[in-house]
Amino acid sequence: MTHVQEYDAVVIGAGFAGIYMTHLLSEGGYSVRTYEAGESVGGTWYWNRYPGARCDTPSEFYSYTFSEELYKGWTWSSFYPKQEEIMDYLNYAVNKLNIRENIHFNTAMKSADYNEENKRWEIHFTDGLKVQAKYFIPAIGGLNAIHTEPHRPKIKGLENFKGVYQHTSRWSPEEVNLKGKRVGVIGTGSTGVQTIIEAAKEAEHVTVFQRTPQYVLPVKNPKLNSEQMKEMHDNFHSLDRRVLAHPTGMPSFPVLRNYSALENTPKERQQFYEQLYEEANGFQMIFAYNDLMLNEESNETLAEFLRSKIKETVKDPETANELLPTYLVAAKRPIVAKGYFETFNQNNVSLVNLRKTPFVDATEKGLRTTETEHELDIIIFASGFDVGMGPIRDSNIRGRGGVLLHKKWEEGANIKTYLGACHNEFPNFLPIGGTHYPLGVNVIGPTQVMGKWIYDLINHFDKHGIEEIEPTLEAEETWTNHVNEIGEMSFYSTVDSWFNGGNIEGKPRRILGYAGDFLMYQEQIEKSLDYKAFIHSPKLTHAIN
Ligand code: NA7
Repeated sequence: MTHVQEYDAVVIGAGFAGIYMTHLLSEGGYSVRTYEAGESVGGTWYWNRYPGARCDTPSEFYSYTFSEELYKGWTWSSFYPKQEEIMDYLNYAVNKLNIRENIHFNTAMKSADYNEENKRWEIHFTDGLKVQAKYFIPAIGGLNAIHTEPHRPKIKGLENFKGVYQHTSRWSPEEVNLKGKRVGVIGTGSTGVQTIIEAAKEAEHVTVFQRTPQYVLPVKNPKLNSEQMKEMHDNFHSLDRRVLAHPTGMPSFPVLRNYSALENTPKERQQFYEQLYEEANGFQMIFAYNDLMLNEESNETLAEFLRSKIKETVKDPETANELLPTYLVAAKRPIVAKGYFETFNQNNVSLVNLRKTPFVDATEKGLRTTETEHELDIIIFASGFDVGMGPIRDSNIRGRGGVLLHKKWEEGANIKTYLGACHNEFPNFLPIGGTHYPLGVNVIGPTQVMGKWIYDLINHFDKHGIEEIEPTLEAEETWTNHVNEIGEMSFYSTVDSWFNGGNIEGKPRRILGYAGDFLMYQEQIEKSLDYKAFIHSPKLTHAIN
């Protein structure tokens, strides 16, 4: 009989969340093994190696803040880090935390089953490996195209295309060189916009296939000098407090005018928006006034300003017109980039409005729309993700009585979680960083809050000899209803996007993340600390420490 290796905990994925969980558990004395499908740590930043990939959260806050030594031992080169630099950072973190040995690379999860008799998870991998663990902690993220197929528009006859096509989340820089090529980019989200800017620099021609126009917030990306870096390090003592006290976990973007945009005259607003546009400080524009994300009329003042900038920047009025968004600013994930609209003034960039001229099919030479055939050497799918459901569907996670998580979600016509971190009928299954995590918040904040929450939960139940951590059905329903109600009230429900499943044809529309801000989220977490939401919690008699 082959021996099946058993651990206290198995973590899936070695991105920010997986690394943090591995660190907490191994430091806490648990045996923990982490399985990563890639050949390196990095998670999202390992897979998304497309040209121009860069983070739009300032590096000061796109760092772990749980360890002073870790924080102060790293120097970022610029305000917004590039993909390669984040990979270097995460490699540094893994070495510094001494957990590299816990991570098993090139190993993708295939399925996981809960065995009710021995109360262990059995996790299967695509290479045939099988392990057992008491706690099963997927840290695979919501925007994941590794445990599922990347989302691509269904284009008839794609197999006939003689050129190269790749999805940005499976990009392999070694195989694709855009220089001098005719490149088609499908999608104009954060990824598409970054890719288009880079492609426009070296491709012979870039054809942008746009379904929905986007607002793009301007940004400069200054290098960080040693003085600035020292200041960041010196401010470490207040860092956590500042991050936790900010609605998006990014304290460098304060609300600048703590009143409604409508309280200023149009002239005052215009001057203020002009000044902020010139300063080009990324997300800062959506914190110009305190009600831009709350009041449609206020939001429309910023929307109109940003539309006017597109018209001012793009010389060809017809192209400018096609690039104008009509929905509320930041109702879709806001995009931050430098020089996007300017690319449309280059002779080698053209725009196709897929709403007017949709795809007909792919041919040997390129992509055919109802208007014409676009000849291409490379097709780049920057078409996003089947967020939430995609990675779960293909992970085949079976709880009590063999119930499949995604089937349960499909049959119930709803995705249900308790705090995004546990599920009724799935004991000791503690995913981090996926469905029902906060939207519009710097992901590092909730990752650390929930990582610690999961660790404390395990530790606490362990100390009290309670073998199964499982939320009640009622707790799951209450949390899910809360997520849905807030989602419905928020701007995120007003336009199709991955926030609500509307980015994918036929996908049921339901909010996939927590639309309250980071402060509201923390309040909910705080409330959960009596652990009353768990089936076995009545046995707890000790005070929570
Ligand atoms: P996004 O933001 O979901 O963007 C995907 C883009 O692809 C977006 O422009 C979509 O248009 C477009 N898309 C998706 N499906 C189709 C079809 N069927 N036809 C044409 N165009 C399509 O994903 P990203 O990778 O850019 O960004 C993901 C996150 O990474 C981002 O939120 C940041 O957190 C970083 P649509 O707007 O849906 O009409």
